[in-house]
Amino acid sequence: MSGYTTNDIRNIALVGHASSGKTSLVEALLLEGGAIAAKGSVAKGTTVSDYDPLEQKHQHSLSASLVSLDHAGRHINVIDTPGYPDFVGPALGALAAVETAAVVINASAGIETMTRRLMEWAAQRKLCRMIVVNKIDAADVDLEALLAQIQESFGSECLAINLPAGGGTAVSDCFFNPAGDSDFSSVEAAHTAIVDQTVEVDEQLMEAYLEQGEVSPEQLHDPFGQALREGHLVPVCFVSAETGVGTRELLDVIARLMPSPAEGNRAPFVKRNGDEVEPVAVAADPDKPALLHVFKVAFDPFVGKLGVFRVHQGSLAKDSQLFVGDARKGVKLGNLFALQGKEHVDVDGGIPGDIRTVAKVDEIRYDAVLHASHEEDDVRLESLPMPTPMVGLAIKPKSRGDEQKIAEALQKLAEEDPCIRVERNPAANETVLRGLGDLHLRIALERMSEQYNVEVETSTPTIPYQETITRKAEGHCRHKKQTGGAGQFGEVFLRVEPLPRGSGFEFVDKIVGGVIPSQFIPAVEKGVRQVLDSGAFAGFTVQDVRVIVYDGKYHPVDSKEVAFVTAGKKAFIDAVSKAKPIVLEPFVDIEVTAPNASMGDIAGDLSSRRGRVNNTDSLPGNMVQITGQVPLAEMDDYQSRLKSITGGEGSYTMAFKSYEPAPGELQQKLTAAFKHVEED
Ligand SMILES: Nc1nc2c(ncn2[C@@H]2O[C@H](COP(=O)(O)OP(=O)(O)OP(=O)(O)O)[C@@H](O)[C@H]2O)c(=O)[nH]1
Ligand SMILES: [Mg+2]
Repeated sequence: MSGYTTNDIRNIALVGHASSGKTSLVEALLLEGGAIAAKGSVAKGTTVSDYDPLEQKHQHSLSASLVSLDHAGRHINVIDTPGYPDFVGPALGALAAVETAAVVINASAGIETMTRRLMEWAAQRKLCRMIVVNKIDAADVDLEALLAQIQESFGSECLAINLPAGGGTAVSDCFFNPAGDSDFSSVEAAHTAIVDQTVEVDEQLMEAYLEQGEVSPEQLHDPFGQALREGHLVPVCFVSAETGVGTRELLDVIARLMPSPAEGNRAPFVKRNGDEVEPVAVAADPDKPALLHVFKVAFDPFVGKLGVFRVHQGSLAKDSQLFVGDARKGVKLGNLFALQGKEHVDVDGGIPGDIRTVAKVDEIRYDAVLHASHEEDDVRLESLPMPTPMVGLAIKPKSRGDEQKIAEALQKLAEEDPCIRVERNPAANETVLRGLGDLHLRIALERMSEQYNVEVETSTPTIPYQETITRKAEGHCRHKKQTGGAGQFGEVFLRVEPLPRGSGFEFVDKIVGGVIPSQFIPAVEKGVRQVLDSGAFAGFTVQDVRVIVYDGKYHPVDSKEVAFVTAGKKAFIDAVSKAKPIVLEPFVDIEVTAPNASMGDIAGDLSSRRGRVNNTDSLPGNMVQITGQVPLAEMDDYQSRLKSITGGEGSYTMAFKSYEPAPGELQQKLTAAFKHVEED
């Protein structure tokens, strides 16, 4: 559809638990909208949105994928997202690009873990939400009970906007033209429930309704939109992606009732003003300066780096010059296109609400804001808190000389998925790939091998313990060396102070009267920083310390940089040793999904790993979800242990929680082995 305006656009993310049928539903919607002539299937690897060879191999979506279709005069952009918890990063990223989250529920499985999480995340993002109950054709479904369960779990504002009829072979509209039969409840009752809920947001309309007993669909339009935006109404639709039942009705609801980019809640752009973070007003106005947000980065084997972004404000033309974040130099957005799965469709520009892609702009990063003027330099989109990946593998090349290729492949993986991280652990000389779960890492390794053609060896990474101090102390070093000719001389007095957890490192220069000349201060800092990386007493990075250099001495001939580096380093080690140093160990939040029967064993096993269980939640299908905290150091063999406890039916993810002091015995073990490397 060309010549559409912002008011005609609908942006929808399909989110929900794995295998609820999102990718299949995209096919059904594309067929209904006339964008494809025949439906592809996940099993055959022929869908538009799962085009990545690894998605086809695993029959699960692994990244967010975009399609558009036209229906009832609307241009609808649909983002298909992965449902596996390991791939939640791309799903959360997609929420930043839409007004509406359609949470898809598998009618056979009922409400699942990711259903709950995504309902919650979409609400946090202040998106309009709708629930799509899919697979209504399946043999074993009780849709009436499921609707009741949805209302019980997510509130009475979840109301059926259509109802299954003819034993799941049709759906009856309960909103626009409420007439017809239904398999349970009644079309009239469902209609009344929606009208009742809608008029609650508009007092005048409520009065008119109470007096006259009815209101017209036109009168309902605005309050309906308001109820959606306020989360006061969550429409529930019934579909079968398999048979196509309910797909036209679903498109009708999206086209006629869900908000356009001009009507939906605004994406929460913010800007720093001194110490405050202030909201930035963004309007879906084509005449204002352009403001775009990158919600996906991908590396196309043929085209190279792709940046996929949503236009939030202003217009875009081919070759527009924009700034990325706070960069001073602009970038040119050369060829712009719209994505239809893997197809690139050339377009001339974009208007507010459009989702566009640009190739080969290296400066573009996930979550970057692109803008037209330097006034918007530090504008960013308030992000949903992403889980921090903690399941790790140390990576080494299989063949020598592959280091560079591997580093590039790892960087691409990390750029594509906000929940993949690559860390250098200098103390252990390791490169560590981190993800949210074993599946996440396994697929990352498959991608390295199959897409980037590099083979790696993996091993269990060293635990990233940290060192810190618990009280103030002073340190001193007088470094003096006389070797034949010119000597070395530098003397440093410094103080260390503990900082709050997570604040890192501060270096303060309090030298007065030039007792250490200012050109040597960076050398002192350099010495201190060497210890920060390699450890002061146990061989781990030192964190949350302020270092104040306050006195010293120099020698006009013998003082040189190297002398002050050594003096800074030794004075710092001296100070740390007197500051009651401790080792901190990382704790992770863990979430285990397993059969009910294994619950006791799992909890027992976690506590034997010095862990604690916070919560257990029962899930459909006799499954249970256990959440808690454990020290990362105890989790090495967890995958295989869980497999044996649950007979292969358990799965888990973990994300960083906090650093906590390691218990005494572990402290001793970790510090006993450590020796400083003397290099002078
Ligand atoms: N009976 C029936 N099966 C369906 C329906 N929709 C999808 N399926 C099947 O359910 C399985 C999972 O479908 P997908 O479309 O891959 O599910 P998904 O939500 O995209 O899964 P992830 O990408 O892992 O999040 C496939 O085998 C589909 O054929 C439906 O309406 N009815
Ligand atoms: Mg999928």
